[in-house]
Amino acid sequence: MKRAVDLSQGIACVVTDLHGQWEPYTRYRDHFLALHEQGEADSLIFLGDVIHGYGPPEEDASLSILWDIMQLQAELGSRTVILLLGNHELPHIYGVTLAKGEINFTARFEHALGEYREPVIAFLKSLPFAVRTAGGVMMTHAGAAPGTATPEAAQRLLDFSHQALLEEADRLLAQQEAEKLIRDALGLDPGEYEEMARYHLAVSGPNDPRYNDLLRGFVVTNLKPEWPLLWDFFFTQCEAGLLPSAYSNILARFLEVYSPPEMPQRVLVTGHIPVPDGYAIIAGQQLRLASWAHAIPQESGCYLLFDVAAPIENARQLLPFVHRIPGSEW
Ligand SMILES: [Mn+2]
Repeated sequence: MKRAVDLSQGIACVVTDLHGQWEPYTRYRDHFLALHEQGEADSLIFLGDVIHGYGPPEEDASLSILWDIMQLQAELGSRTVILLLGNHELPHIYGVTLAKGEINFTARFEHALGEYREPVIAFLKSLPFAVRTAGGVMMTHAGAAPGTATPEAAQRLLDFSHQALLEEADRLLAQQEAEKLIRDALGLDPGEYEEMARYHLAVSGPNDPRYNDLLRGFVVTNLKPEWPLLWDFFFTQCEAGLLPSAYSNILARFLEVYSPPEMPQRVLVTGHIPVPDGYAIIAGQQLRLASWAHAIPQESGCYLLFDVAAPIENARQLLPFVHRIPGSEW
């Protein structure tokens, strides 16, 4: 499966990290639809993490946003509405848990899924990891990392099959007794496992066909080299903890190894990490955008509206195309 969407022409509207916030989602969506109708924008690109709210459950519109994007894509086409996989969508493909402080992100969304589970998880499995453009602007959710900036890593990730990884985990699971593995590897007795599976993955009990999924998620996170690659690609903290020159080199290699032949990618646009004032230039060649949840303050949230065919040499050249969230008085 090809995990990159290549755009050769058109005006792209880029939005990132909405984290279940319905109101900013509709501001961006409706603005794009108005532009699209007037022929002033061709594609709406979300750079991942549309799900998992940081606030109370009743304000978390994760499923509504994801479902709305799915409907919009079905209506307008998969090159007009693009959602890149983010680190908050990824765990649901594998039954892996993700929490921060008091908030158990994955448990909340798994319980919300209900009858939507099958189409939503299938949609998440289908998502691309990157958008590449004729003008040389590439987009990913998180950014560059040493482990993913090699030709071998790029080849694996651009051709990634979640299904193959899940099947490998199933194959390993079939060789052992689940109950023994739960005791030995997870250190849980059957009752504790059942309680965890109910809580984290919304399984109904031991007869649920998904009962072993939590265990399978644990097996997946031990599969090399695939899981560390996914982890580095979707969870990278980019320049944090590195010398600026080191990240600059990693970023240059990253852009090089993910470039298609004849379409060199020179600038990376990402979200994922909080940004004061809604955007920041990292190492000269990366534009970090925060459209709402990660913008400090949120009303300073930004999107990018740019011609994908116009050659861009460095991140600064994108700044004239960065705009505040529609309706912002910031
Ligand atoms: Mn993220």
